Amino acid sequence: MIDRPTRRAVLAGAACGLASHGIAAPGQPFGPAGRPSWSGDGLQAAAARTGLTFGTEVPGFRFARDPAYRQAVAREAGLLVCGTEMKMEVVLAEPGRTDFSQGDALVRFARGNGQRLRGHTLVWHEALPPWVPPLLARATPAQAEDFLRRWIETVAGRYRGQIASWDVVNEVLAQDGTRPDGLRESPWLAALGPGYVDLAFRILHQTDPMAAPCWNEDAVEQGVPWMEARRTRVLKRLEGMLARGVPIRRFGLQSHLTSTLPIDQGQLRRFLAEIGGMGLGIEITEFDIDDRAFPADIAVRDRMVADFARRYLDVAVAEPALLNVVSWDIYDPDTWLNDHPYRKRPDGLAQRALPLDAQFRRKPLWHTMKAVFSEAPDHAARRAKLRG
Ligand code: 9MR
Repeated sequence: MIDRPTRRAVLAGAACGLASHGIAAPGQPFGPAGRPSWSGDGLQAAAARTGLTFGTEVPGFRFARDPAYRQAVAREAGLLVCGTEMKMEVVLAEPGRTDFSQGDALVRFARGNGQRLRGHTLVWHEALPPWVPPLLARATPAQAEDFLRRWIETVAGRYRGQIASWDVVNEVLAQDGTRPDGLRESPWLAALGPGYVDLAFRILHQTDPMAAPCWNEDAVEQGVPWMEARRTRVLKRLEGMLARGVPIRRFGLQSHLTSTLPIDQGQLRRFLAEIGGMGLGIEITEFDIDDRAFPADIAVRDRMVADFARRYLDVAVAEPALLNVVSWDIYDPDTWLNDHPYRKRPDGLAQRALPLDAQFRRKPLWHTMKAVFSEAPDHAARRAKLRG
């Protein structure tokens, strides 16, 4: 019979694995910063006019195998973010080993192309390798804190100086707010208590003081009462974090917009203004449009997607604290919406959620985003200050 490892041994082993890969010196393995790769007629060039940055999520499998895809993200984007390659599920897939190969590849590419990077994501209730939830469940609070610290030091330490903003926590709010503090049940909450959110921000700030620490949240964008209630909870928690001296600098609205719900421009404008008024930067971090409610016809659907996006983006770009607009991939065939049980279109057609089509052609959504960026009020000075 094989002895079960003790809790202490498992934690020590995991921690050793983390520690043995150490903290890379800033800039070391990633090469010199290159000249900007984006074209003068692309989305980033239009966004940059008012101090905004346009970026995209990049899935590692597509990036690795498709040169046309790499050209498209080099041409259109001034910022890149890994879809999964900096998450614990990839970096710590097995205990005692770290895998940075895919994250490193994207960092090298972005650096060579003069693009910024976001880091996504340090603390999430999903994307944990299967060995971690049981480990957290067995850990004492002190052991769980040690594990969290070593994890953040390992991944954020490796990319120290390379990442403009890190999603320190992701989707921490419960859908309905049953707990008074509004937090969702998660392995982190169970192991560390509600202080885990503040703690993660402090650790990231100590590890990479150059990266802006960001709270990334979903379902806070649209005009329905339950999302308005979540917006209220976000504002309350942000005020509390600032009062406690937590080193948060940005709030991220994922912006997975759905055509099944309305957009209330007034509510959105007020929400963004409140966050900006606290001195925080704002990012749109995972923009796409779930087109389920729109008809099958492609020309009609593309138009409706573009018009829907415009109602949202017009308000967002008018807010001086908005810094980045990042789409969750740029190229329709790879959208996560086609894989999600509740997001799939009932007619079985593929979603047309993103700016480029399967041939990398610019769609009506692309043209609308370009127009929104081109017509946006110029908040370049305020944005430069917030980037710090
Ligand atoms: O798009 C991502 C998908 O490829 C991953 O398998 C999944 C789990 O790591 O995460 C997806 O991205 C999610 C993001 O990290 C957080 N917000 C929701 C995104 C879509 O599910």
